[in-house]
Amino acid sequence: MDAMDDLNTTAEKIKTMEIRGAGRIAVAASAALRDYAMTLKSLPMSEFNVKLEEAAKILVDTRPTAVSLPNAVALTKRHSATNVYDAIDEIKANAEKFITNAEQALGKMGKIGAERIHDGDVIMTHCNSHAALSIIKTAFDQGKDISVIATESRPRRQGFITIRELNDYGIPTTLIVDSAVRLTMKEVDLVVVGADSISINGALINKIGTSQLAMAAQEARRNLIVAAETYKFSPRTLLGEMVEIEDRSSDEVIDAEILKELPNVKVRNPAFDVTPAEYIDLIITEVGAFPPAMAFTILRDYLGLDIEV
Ligand code: RUB
Repeated sequence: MDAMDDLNTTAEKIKTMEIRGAGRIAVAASAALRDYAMTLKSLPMSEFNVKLEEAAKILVDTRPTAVSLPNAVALTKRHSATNVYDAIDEIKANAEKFITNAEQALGKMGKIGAERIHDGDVIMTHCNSHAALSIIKTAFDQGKDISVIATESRPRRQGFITIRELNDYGIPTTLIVDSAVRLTMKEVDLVVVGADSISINGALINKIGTSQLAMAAQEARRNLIVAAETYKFSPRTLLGEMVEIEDRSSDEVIDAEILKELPNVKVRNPAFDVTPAEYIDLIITEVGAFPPAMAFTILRDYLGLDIEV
């Protein structure tokens, strides 16, 4: 296997969701790009930069919605070196910084977000978010008597990963199908979800169905908080761009053989949806808890990406 094979293997794992969740794919992409760059030592500088850009594109093109992916790649690949050895050193340092920050962010969000969870609370969560689970686990570690209602999260059923993780942690958990969200909301004190992207207007882009939780929470006068590292804010939305919603294969929803028998039926499988800012109480980041209206400040002050218009 050559170096490009390794990078392609990571890209394929992200595409097929063997590696999934906005945080995990960002960390995997950063590490893959670093490892690939380290194999390009013998190239002249111009060729090095071309190869690096090609590799970055392969990683970024795997999944379109989680901005953590292009942000991680951009933060990893940027360098100001004039020779390849220095460039590789910078890229290695960038990757190490990104990966360490991402790991530490989970703990920091856990601490900040757990302040919003009280003894006796029932928390609803959706899909499988390491950031959201960090908040829930931290509250539990603090000795708070809490329980969780976890949605199944069709079609890929990431809720099964969540209930296993919560079970193994000892947190009492109830699994519901996605369509039971509104009925169940009256038993809930707080909704905690993760993020694939946060746009400049404070809207949340997360697993399909998140906006249903948000609407049901608002109707029942329950708060929804979002756990999102600063690298999940989308710089390009500052330029008016929309976050692309990934459409995945119909095979995830219905057996291809059955679908063949139904010529008048088509299947849509959008993987994410958009929850407007007005449904969100707070966004918990590793640098603090912000109202969604402060998305611009977070992008400007903490993400620090150069944005080309
Ligand atoms: C996962 C999903 C998660 C966010 C945040 O979608 O929507 O809520 O990515 O996760 P998919 P984390 O399963 O399609 O990748 O907090 O772990 O980054």
